[in-house]
Amino acid sequence: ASAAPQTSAPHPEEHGADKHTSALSDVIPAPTSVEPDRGAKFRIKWHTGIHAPRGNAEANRVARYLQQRLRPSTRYGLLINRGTPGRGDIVLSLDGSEQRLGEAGYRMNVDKKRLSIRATSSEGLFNGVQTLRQLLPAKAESDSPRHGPWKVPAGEIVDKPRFEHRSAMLDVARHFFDVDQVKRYIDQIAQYKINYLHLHLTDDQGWRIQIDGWPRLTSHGGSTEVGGGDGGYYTKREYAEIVDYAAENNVTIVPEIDMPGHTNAALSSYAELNCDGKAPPLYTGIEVGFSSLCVDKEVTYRFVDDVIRQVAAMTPGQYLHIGGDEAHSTTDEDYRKFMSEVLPMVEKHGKTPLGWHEYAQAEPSKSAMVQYWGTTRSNSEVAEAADRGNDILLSPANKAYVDQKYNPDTELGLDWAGPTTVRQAYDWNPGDFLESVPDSAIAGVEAPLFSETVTNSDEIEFMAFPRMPAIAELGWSSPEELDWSSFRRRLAGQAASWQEQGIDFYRSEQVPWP
Ligand code: TNX
Repeated sequence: ASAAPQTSAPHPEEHGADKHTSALSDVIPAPTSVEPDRGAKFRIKWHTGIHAPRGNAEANRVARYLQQRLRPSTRYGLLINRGTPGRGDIVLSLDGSEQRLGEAGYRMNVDKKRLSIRATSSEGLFNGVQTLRQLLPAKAESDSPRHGPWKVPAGEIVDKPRFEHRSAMLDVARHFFDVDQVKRYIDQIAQYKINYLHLHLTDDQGWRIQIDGWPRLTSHGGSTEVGGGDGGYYTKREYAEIVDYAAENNVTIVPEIDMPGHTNAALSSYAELNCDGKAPPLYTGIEVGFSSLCVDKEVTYRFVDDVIRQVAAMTPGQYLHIGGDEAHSTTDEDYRKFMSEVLPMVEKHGKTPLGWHEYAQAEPSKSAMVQYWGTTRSNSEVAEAADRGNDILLSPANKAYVDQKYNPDTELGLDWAGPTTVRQAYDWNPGDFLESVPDSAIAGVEAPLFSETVTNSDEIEFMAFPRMPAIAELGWSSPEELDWSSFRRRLAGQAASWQEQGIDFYRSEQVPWP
């Protein structure tokens, strides 16, 4: 519940040294260019308005988003105006002549009189607003009233992403996370300009999305999780709520239905999906590779087509992830046969296939995206896929998997690809990581969070902070800006904001926390 906005009179403010205000360059991901100015800072005051372009619904949504973000802590009204921008306003504007910023870039100019964010689209405005949030004192992130001053350092930032695809993944199958927990993670990734959330919706331990005509997938297949807890699933309505919330945060949901392996929950729900016609029991352990859909049965494809059709219909985004990893109980021949049936289904239902890199052996059409999760810097099947024209999404497990322990003593986390320190997560360049895969074939990066050991939001945050922001920077910032000593300092600068937001982060000794 936010306090009533104050629009009519100033209230007392803290005075004295504002040593907690940040420098213009204290931003994650590092912006493309930052030019601080010696001039006086901009200051949000009780009369500050947010100016948004008339007649553009999406830009006005970004203005409202900024207003909602800052009202609880500042208690200012931050009224939206569409006439002539006033002195002291925050001005959001769309400027078609700023083509070199692309869709996602923005230009921010800050001086005493005005803070302006210009972009070619509302996406760029949204990204500029995330930068603004980081430049304000951390207490601006509080959900209860705080005292200013609310200053932003003067100067200019021109910023645009290196890669279009900047993703996080949350495994809601091993442990189920409800709608509010997913929304909370969306809030967290959006601050770092991550624009995709890949939801790992199905696995051996649970089926988490309602599919009409196959009710046991959720009533039975969704009824447990790793360790034997209650599990859960999203109704179509709840899933739509996640998709909509993500969209408000410039995040596109990429649903994953993992096939043909990682399917015990489905096989346990419907006996006819098994080659021997017998339903196995539900599974609550953490082994992988023991389940497979029955490649030779006709019902398998009726099932898969139903699922893909319905999931595609729930997905405004372009991509539908079909898993394809660790199918150790499917022969190579069956695997290729399965994929050759299923890949066209994804396209038939209007989506672009995305899959873990094993599916490259099935030679998906060149529009498909291939997600690399290996730990080595060379993989011939991925290199060949890139050669054929497939875009490659990078989430090398020893760098980008935020489910790995930070060090051997970390209680949470797996360690098959780790342990992975913050520095290890940060110290690589996606453009030259994979041998024989050129920078131009890289769509972007992802930070996957598999949830065998992770059971609630605190634990999600402990694993993701600060490694998720590290991967976010690799996805956004240009290679010249990637610098560990700068990054660790900027990470330290985020701690106060995380505390305001109640984010439970890992206090890595590699970072000079305040
Ligand atoms: C490998 S990565 C898996 C998942 C596990 C994960 C744990 C991938 C495509 N498959 O099934 O949850 O390791 O780190």
